[in-house]
Amino acid sequence: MSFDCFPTLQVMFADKPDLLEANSLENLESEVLIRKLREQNKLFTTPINIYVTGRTGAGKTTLGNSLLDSNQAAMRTDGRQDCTNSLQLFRLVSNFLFFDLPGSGSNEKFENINRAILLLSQIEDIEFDIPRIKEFQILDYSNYCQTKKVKKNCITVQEWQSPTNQQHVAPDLILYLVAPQMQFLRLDKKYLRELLKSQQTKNRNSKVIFVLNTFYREGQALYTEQNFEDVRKQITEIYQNYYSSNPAIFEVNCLTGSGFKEIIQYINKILPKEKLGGIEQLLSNDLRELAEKERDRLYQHNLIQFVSRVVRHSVGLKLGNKDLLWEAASAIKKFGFATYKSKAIVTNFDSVINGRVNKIKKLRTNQIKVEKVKSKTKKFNNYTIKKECVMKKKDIWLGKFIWKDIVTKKRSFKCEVVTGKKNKIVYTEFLKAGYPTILFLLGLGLGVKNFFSHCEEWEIILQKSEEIVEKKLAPFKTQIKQLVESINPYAERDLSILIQKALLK
Ligand SMILES: Nc1nc2c(ncn2[C@@H]2O[C@H](COP(=O)(O)OP(=O)(O)OP(=O)(O)O)[C@@H](O)[C@H]2O)c(=O)[nH]1
Ligand SMILES: [Mg+2]
Repeated sequence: MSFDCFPTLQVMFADKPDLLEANSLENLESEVLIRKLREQNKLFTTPINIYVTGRTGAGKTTLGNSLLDSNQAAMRTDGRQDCTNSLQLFRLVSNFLFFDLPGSGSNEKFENINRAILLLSQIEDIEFDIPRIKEFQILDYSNYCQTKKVKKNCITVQEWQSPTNQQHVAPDLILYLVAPQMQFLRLDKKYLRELLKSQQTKNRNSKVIFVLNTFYREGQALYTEQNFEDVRKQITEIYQNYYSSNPAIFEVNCLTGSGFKEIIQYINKILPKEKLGGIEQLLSNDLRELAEKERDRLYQHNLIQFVSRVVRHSVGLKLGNKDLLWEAASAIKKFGFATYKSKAIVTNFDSVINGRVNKIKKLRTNQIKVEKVKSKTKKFNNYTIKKECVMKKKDIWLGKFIWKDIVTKKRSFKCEVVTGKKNKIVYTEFLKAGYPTILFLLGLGLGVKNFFSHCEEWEIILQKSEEIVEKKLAPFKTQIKQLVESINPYAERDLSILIQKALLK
């Protein structure tokens, strides 16, 4: 899921645009399987040799790196033509051996190493000074992840090709890697024909399978549908000159390893039974369950990272027409539905969410008010005024009556009249989304997940989920509140670690 339709989140998560990207179970199965290849002993009872060949730049070394270690590119790939100039290999504890060959179709010397390793005849042209190679280097990365060291060894072609050595290193499977956007050209066809011909004379069943590298860059596929169709057609035409069946063609993203599960399934199908160890059990029963667990783990992990950042921002933040809390809740809903692949329509979903958002927003907003007197101008018509008249002093001397009289007059006039008091908002202070938002957003994430496995009313599920989160976070409430307010640059990271720990308990 991208943050495209959420302007506030788009800016807030500019450094993590894929944070709420849903993981498909299929991709996770490949990921779990690759991890198991690295960690689980004896998935195969004897070593199985998987070779990778194909044109320079197709992604052979990249695929090797994603199998060897997902955190670093151990084997050198610099994006240059003719990158690999030796045989690079590694053996994983599962007994899976990967042989990364120099590519074909460019540097003749490197292609000759490739050919010598696969027992193909070498290219030789005295006029253009292209000699046959007599030896090549082997770089063994088997212990690289622990020691950061590569074991280097030089071997003569004669020794490599000797029957004794071939007993150990002959391929169980050759992955012919193609980058469809580079097309399948004349030199590729020539090389493939030679490879298939040589394999056909050695093995009745084909050991060559085809892997189309699904190249993506910044989320965009680098190939077109036509590239895929063309390459499939060309490969099939050539293959059927040597074998009566259709070639096995797989699609794998060499950078991430997604799609690799299908290759292991294929290996499991074609290998002799005595070579198979725990791999059968893993593929038939455990893998789906492990992938589902991994999906839950990643969902929770990403959700916590997301929430840990959102809650340290003010509830008043708003770049589009909806405020932060609304955007965050909608993004979580989308993430949950995409992760658990549901198209379910929940009728009162948005109204329940809106209710919660408004409540929290009110809770996290302080309004500073002053009391003001309310008045208005009032007009008085024909108002009776009483006036007292007193007789003047000289009139007394004259012995006249002293009189006092009250005269009344009718007049109209205007004046301000007090009508009441009112509170005027002089300042609105938005607080950080804070602790109530953590409970709400994490409850929402858990609620969306539970919604697909429980047949209850959405509002009840949300409420129960919030209660679960609240109970688990309660012992850490003070610490969480401090981290929300903290200006320490690592506070967000610490907050997500703390929440993770609290929820796992
Ligand atoms: N984005 C993306 N880049 C890839 C992928 N596969 C390979 N690349 C890039 O393509 C370039 C060549 O990849 P390599 O793995 O070195 O290719 P190679 O087949 O080993 O090439 P040679 O060793 O020369 O035969 C590198 O810059 C890789 O990072 C992929 O699946 N996705
Ligand atoms: Mg390479």
